[in-house]
Amino acid sequence: MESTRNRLIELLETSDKQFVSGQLLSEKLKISRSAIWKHMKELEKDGYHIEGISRKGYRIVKFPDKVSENTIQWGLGTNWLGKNIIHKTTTTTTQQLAHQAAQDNAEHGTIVIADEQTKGKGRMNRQWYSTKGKGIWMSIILRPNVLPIMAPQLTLLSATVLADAISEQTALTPKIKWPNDILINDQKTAGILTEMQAEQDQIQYVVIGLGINVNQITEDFDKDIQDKATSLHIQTGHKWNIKDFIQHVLKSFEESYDAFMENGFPEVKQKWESYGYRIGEQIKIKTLHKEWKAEFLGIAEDGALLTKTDKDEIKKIYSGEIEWFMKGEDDNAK
Ligand code: BTX
Repeated sequence: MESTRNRLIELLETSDKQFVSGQLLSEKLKISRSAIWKHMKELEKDGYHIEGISRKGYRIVKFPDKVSENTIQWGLGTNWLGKNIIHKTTTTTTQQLAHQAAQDNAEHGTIVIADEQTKGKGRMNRQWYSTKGKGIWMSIILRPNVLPIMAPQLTLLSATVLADAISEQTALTPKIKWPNDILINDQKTAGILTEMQAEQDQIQYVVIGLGINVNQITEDFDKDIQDKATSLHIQTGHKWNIKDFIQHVLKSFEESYDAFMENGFPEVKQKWESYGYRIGEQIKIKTLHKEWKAEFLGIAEDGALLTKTDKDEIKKIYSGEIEWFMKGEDDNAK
């Protein structure tokens, strides 16, 4: 059913606004003309404007900007990512739905996406504000054949995909703040939350949650984050088509993931560092019990944060928070 509808849209799309006869559609799809008509009605529900004229056939007059399973899949052009899409208008968090789906054997590349999340999750149980219809709130289920210790590399890969998508679609210059914040002009535009289910030497599945602020205005953000959050709309002065953006992200995610599986981490590392926020500067590293100062060198081959201490020792950091010093502050902060 789903794939028939996709092929139907494909046929209409390749005709480039010319009419395609019901006869031809019914022959190509091997379904009756009344079945075609029913599919057209379903497409209209998804926001397609379809003109049907007897003797001439059908044509698409307007493509939807609405987000739905169909509209994302149509014209997506991926090989494996997003072949299975679960879309909700509202949900608590797409992460939870994705975990459920994965435990119910959802296939590699399944997408869970919502227009709104009422309990959007950040890292360490922080909250992620997910305003209705104004951003991309999406979780990707992956079943990679890599060791669990390599999962952080997928987070870094995801960050490069989002940074690429923003710089390719807009004229903005995104930066990635270690490990996973996408900043524009020092304000957070997107975040990534990676969660996984694994045994010691095998990943069962990974859920990569991507949150991208697209069409919010400042007032859409909660007061406590208005000065540190931003959206593509705020930064560019105009609205963006969310469905197009999702498709772009998925397409480039698939390409980067396939390249990573084929060539390993070096290309991701290089790209990550090309977007890296304030590499070469002094940072403060905080763990539960300790706090110290170091130079931020970039990321290591395994995805860890690479630092140089005051004693010129190179150290890798796997978890913790990092902070940058304000101008002049680092001299007094030892
Ligand atoms: P994080 O822990 O790095 O960021 C969370 C912090 O960011 C919050 O404490 C708050 O200060 C700030 N913040 C909250 N909401 C926003 C926002 N919309 N824009 C900018 N800053 C904000 C980042 O965690 C990981 C975010 C992943 C979100 C996706 S959405 C799809 C999936 N489902 C889900 O529940 N989470 C992921």
